[in-house]
Amino acid sequence: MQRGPFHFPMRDAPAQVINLKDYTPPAFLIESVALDVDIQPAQAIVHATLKIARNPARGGAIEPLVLDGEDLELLSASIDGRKLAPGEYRADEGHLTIAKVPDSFTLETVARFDPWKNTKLEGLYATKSGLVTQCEAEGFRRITYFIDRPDVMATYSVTLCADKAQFPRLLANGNLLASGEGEPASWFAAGSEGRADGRRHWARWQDPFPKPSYLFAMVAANLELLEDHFTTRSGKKALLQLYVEPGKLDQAGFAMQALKKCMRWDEDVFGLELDLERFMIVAVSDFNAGAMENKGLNIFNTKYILARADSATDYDYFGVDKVVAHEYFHNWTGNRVTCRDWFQLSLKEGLTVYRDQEYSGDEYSRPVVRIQEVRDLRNRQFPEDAGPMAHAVRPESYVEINNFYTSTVYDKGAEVVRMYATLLGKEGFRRGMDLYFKRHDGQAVTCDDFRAAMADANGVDLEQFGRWYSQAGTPVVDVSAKYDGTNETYTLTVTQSCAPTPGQAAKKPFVIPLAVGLVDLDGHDLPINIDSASLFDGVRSNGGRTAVLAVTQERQDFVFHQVPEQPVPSLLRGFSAPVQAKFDYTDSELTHLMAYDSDAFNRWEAGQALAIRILLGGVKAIRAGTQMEVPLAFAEAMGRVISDGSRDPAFAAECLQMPSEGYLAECMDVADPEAIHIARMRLVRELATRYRTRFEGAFRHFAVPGPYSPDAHAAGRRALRNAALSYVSAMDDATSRALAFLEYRRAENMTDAMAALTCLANSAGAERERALSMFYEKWKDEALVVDKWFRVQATSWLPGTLDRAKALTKHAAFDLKNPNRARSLLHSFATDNPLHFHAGDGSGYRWIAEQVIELDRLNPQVASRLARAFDRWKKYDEGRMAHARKALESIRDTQGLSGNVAEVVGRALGTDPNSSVKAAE
Ligand code: 0A1
Ligand code: ZN
Repeated sequence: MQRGPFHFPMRDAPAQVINLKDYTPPAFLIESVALDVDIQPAQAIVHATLKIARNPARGGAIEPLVLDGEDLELLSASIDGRKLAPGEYRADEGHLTIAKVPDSFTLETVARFDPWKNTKLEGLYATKSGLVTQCEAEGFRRITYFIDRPDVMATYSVTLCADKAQFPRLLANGNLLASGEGEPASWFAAGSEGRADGRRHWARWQDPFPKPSYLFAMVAANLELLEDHFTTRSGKKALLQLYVEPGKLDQAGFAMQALKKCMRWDEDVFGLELDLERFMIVAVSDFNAGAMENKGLNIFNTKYILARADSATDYDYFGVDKVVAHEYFHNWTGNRVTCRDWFQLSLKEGLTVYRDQEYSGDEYSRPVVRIQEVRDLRNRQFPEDAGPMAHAVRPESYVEINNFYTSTVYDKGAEVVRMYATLLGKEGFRRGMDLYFKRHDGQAVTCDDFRAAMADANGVDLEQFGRWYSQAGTPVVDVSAKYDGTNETYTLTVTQSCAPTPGQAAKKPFVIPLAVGLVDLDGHDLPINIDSASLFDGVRSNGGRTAVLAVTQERQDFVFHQVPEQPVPSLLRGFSAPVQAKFDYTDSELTHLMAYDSDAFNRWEAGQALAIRILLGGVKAIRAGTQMEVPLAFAEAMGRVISDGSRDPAFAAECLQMPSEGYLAECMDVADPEAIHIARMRLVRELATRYRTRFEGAFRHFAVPGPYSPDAHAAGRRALRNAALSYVSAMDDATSRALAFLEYRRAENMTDAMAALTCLANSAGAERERALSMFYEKWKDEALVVDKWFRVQATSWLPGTLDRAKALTKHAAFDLKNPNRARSLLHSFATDNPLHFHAGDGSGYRWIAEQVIELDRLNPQVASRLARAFDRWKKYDEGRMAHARKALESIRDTQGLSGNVAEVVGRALGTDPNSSVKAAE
């Protein structure tokens, strides 16, 4: 891959822009890797033996060998057993270059570094219980010199040696070949400084599957072990091991059950079996992301493994289930078939998120899971698509790949995969998956290869569908309707458009599967009669109740026949495409859909659309000093949601949740965070006043008796009772506080306790402090629960929240080095507290900018995530924009800023960042 120079203003070193169009195969391939890893106090010494050969794909060009290497001290290098003289190689900040090498040879390097000084948490680093690795995307180069890109696939064997007492567990990918006391005999034979030191021990692992370096993992730590077994459907027995920090074994059981459940699911649904004799998971408290799918040795953030009834919420349990499944599913979608380059990240991530979403849909309530996915997409991905970091699912260029582990690549990527399934049908999708594995098992491939497998397996043309990978931005689908009573036809006119995004001024039409139903006056779906040319091949549904319209052009008419009366159209059922659908509904049409639409997702959607309409009207009213209007029909519909709650409590809870303040901001031309907050509170209070008795009744009625279980049924009841509690608490009177406080003390599970604590954290009464200090006292030794304690305070809408958040950075339990802790306070404030982050006096911006700068010195990945909170700064008024610009400039002008933060801030400040990227090429 060639790199062009590009300067962000005021940076110390030029940042490199990497472009998809410059992709070339690597000059060399590496067949095998043997690592001897010697862990000593304050250093690790890595002796690497690489079997390397020129890549025939380069057409015989004689090129120097260039290996990546970062923060390594090179101790020696030799080729085919001959030590290189200083003039024969060059080791600089990022590379080891050897000018002359044979066509095929063995390279040995010895390098040293201190994992305890590694605060970036990339490469080998120290966590509470010992040393672990994180290599995706480019962390392997911080362990040894290597061609650190995913299209270089090698087999690995690893020998670890360390102090026995401090590091009783020595793990790496694959199978355990041998282990012993002292140091391995081969180290003596090789003439290294091997000693029969009885305090040390060693283990040798071998991974039979060739893999890219980003899937490498090793662990040297003190961990406790939970073991189980799984017999695959072809009868192979696999050992399952879950390693956790000492004292946490009682929180590991649920994750192990989740693992076995998702293994079976992948066999049943995709015919995919575990290919290993042993599958290990290690959970650690210091981790930049959620978890990592290293081959046979997943490494997790404790947040997505540990769960116990009293200390984890239903949502936490759901997260464990989902992320365990996600990482396990990567074993096929990501590991067996991997990415050719990092532009193809969505090849594995979009597909694996889609797979974990389908798994969740099967395990929990499908409509509720779908609602939550869409809410997340709208809260995170839509703003990304509308902001300075907008990029296609397969981006065109990047400076720092870690900045592109985004909601677009993951969540929109999953929507793109879901659209294949919608277009091709379930069986057609499965045919495509089967062909994908048949063609590409063991290869590093592209999103185009995936699309070709889907097309070829089904004999369809998916050329135009490719635009979902190359064009950024959220398409807007405008629909209007015309009913012709004489001919009994109903015509939907559909136009699509997509706003410009950085570097992409004009967009071509997308292929949009638009799932539509027609709801009659009685609330029933009318049978669909439509010309088959209006539908996609895989999903012809004449006579059915939902049609998937083939929207492929800028403007199209869809004519429905034999329509006896004017229906209400139910559009984009199940959220069949990641677009914004617009239709000029009347309030009463929306309440009709809320009550009767056979598509549960669209029942919820209609309620949200009405709520948004009311809230945006409310914002206007508040600014004009007039009364906010809540139509009676809406209030009554919400009243019915509560009284009918028993039908599906989890769904009712979703319907009661008002659109987020962040999403409402996205719906405005110039966002007004204060008016949004006030409008939202007024609407909630209006409903709470009107239905107080009903809410209090629901709160009691939906209590879940008996021992805690995180199953969907019990969790749904708790979701509804806690939604009811939050409505009552919005009144913030003596009775509501007493109720929340009593609930807090009575609660036997974390879901109920947190719900009550959240209400109290937003209440002005004395109960607030009491509950918060009781909570901290009780949980101060349980890190994941202390994170909740920080978060609940950082997201409070009470006045003075910023000062309290600032004070919390001085709290003994605050630790900027620990990503979970930093996120629990800083990211929670910046991304989930719009009222205070976007304070009119700029105080929220200033504080977060300072924190970004401080955090960047330790951990650029976590810092640049925090800096993304500024993405939408241009959505606000002049005053706020001036404050935000200053804050961003203060970050940009900081000496020694990381490339990660520089890219995010540079894009936020630039008028058109991609055009400046282009200009610099
Ligand atoms: N592949 C992982 C995500 C991941 C990416 C980068 C990391 O480094 C900090 C860690 C994890 C996944 O999708 O689960
Ligand atoms: Zn993933």
